[in-house]
This record gives sequence, structure tokens and C-alpha cells, in this order.
Amino acid sequence: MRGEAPVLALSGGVGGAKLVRGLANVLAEGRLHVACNTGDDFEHLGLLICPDFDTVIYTLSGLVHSGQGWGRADETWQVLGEVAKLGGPSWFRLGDRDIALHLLRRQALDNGMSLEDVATLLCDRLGLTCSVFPASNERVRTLVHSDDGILSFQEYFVRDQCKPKTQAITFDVDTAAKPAVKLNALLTASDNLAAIIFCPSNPYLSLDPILAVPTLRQRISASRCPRIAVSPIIGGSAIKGPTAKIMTELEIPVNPLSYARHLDGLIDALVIDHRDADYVAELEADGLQVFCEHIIMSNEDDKLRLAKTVMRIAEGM
Ligand code: FO1
Repeated sequence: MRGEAPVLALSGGVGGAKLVRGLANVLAEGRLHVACNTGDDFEHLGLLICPDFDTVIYTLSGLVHSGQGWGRADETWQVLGEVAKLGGPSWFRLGDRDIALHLLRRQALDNGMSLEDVATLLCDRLGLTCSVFPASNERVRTLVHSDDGILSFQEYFVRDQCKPKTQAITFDVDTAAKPAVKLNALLTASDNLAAIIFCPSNPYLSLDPILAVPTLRQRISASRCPRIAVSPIIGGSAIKGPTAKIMTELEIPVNPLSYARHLDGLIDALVIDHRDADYVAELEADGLQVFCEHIIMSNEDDKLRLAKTVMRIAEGM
């Protein structure tokens, strides 16, 4: 039965979206469900920005700016230029095409739709054949405690270019927060999932805010389906973004062992890069099944190959 069972992927932005694209091409229509990090979301210029969700759907639909990994290809910047001329904030680069999607999201939310229903609407409009949704409909926001004070994620990441030194990361979670309806349904029958896949996303900034949604950590921990993570760390540095910098500032060794221990009790198998083969024995001693692969996804073939590997691991467990 597992061969046709749903697959749940937990994803942040750029790195996670690459594996999601591979999975979408490997799995039959309708099998893939992607719960996205909402810790990076924020209100800006009256719009609700959901960077990780948007990165995943732009990547799946082929609309993404492939060089950046986020935002739209063939983007233009007329609106942002006019905002700047009028003295408005232009540090967060919202392009004209991207703004169109944000206007629709604003309208749908103002009409009373939930964030995940808006997500379904956008997936439909982009012709996606898998479901992508926020991990929660309620507010979960990442706060970076730094030597410059407490910053929202985008202030830290985009405005301040990850320069402030991280002291701690916390999450501002709505007291009513719960898993999105789709995520709740998948987890209610989680023993029937073909797999839960932790995409190669920053464990502190992208996976933790998903796991901060009340009950999620306990429910994934209790699930008996295969739970597989792909390391976002290779050879002492992060594949992308500030993971290594943050780990160093938090005095955590930058290696797949730290990553695996951070997800203690949540994963059964870990896919690491060949370059980190030295960690296999210690990871196995922690009770994990470990697979050494080529995990950098530089092109479509890489995404496909890694997705096939992950699904082969799931089927063999
Ligand atoms: N990243 C940047 O480095 N600079 C930007 O101006 C920027 C704008 C932006 C607009 C929409 C969107 O969906 C994403 C955007 N990102 C930008 C990426 C985003 O900040 C990060 O990649 C994620 O939040 C991290 O996963």
C-alpha cells in the first residue's frame, strides 16, 4: 500500500524547494504534500509575504528566478522603484510579477479565506498537481535574538544581510496556532504515509518554526512511517544561507551529526553527502540509518536523482 500512499515533505525555501521539485517529478500526481515554513512570513506594504511557500510554488511551476532561487524569472521592478521614489521601504525586493500574486493573496485573505485555502487557490491557478500549504494557518514568526536586538526573520536575513551575531532564535506563536487542516489530516493517518521527508532546509530557521506549531513535534515523533532527512550541511558548511554562521555563533559544530541530533527522535534515516562519510559510524551509533549520496542539487537531474534516492530509501524501510 505504501507504494501509493501520500508523502509529506517539510520544507523551507530555496534548498527545500529543489528537493520538492524532484519529488513532484518522481511521484504520481496527488501523492506529494508539502508543508511550508511560515516563520519567515511578514506583513509588508499591506501585503502578506510568505517567502518559503512562494519559493516552493514558483519552483514547482518553473516560474522561479533560477539564479536567486526565490522570486520570479523575468521580473521587472517598476512598482518598487515608485515606492522608493515616494520614500517607501525598498529594502525588501518585491517585483512586479510577484506583487500580482501578493495582491491576489491579500484579496483572498481579506475576503475571509484561510491561508491554506489561499495556498490551494494559488496551487490551482499555477496548475500544480501536488498540494503545497503553510504548516499552520495561525501566526508563527521567527525572532532572531542578536547583538542588534530582537529582529524579525526578514529584518535579519534581508535588511541586515545576516550580519548581526545570533544569540538565540525563538518563535512568536499564536496561542491558537495548530497544524493546517491538510497537515492535521495527513498526521492523523501518519502511520499510512509512505514517508515524512525533512527537506534540506536550515534546521534552526526553517524546520524549527514548522516544529514549533503546537503538537507537530510530538505527532511526528510518534509516527511509525519512514522519516527521512536530507542534510543541509556538507563538509563543514551549509549548502546555502546562514546555517553555518548561525551554528558557529550558537557554538554548535557545523556537521551532519549536530543536524541529526537537533532532529533527535524525529527521524529514522539521514541522507548525507559523500564528503561527510566520516560521520557515518557516529550517526549509526545514534540509531539512524545513514546513506551517503551526492546531495548538492545544481540541476534538474540532481533533483530527480536525490528524490528517487529518498523514495527508494523510504520503500526499503
Ligand atoms: N531575499 C533577499 O535576499 N532579498 C530580497 O529582497 C528578497 C525579497 C523576496 C521577496 C519575495 C520572496 O518570496 C522572497 C524574497 N527573498 C528575498 C527571499 C527570502 O527572504 C528568503 O529566501 C527566505 O525567506 C529564506 O528562506
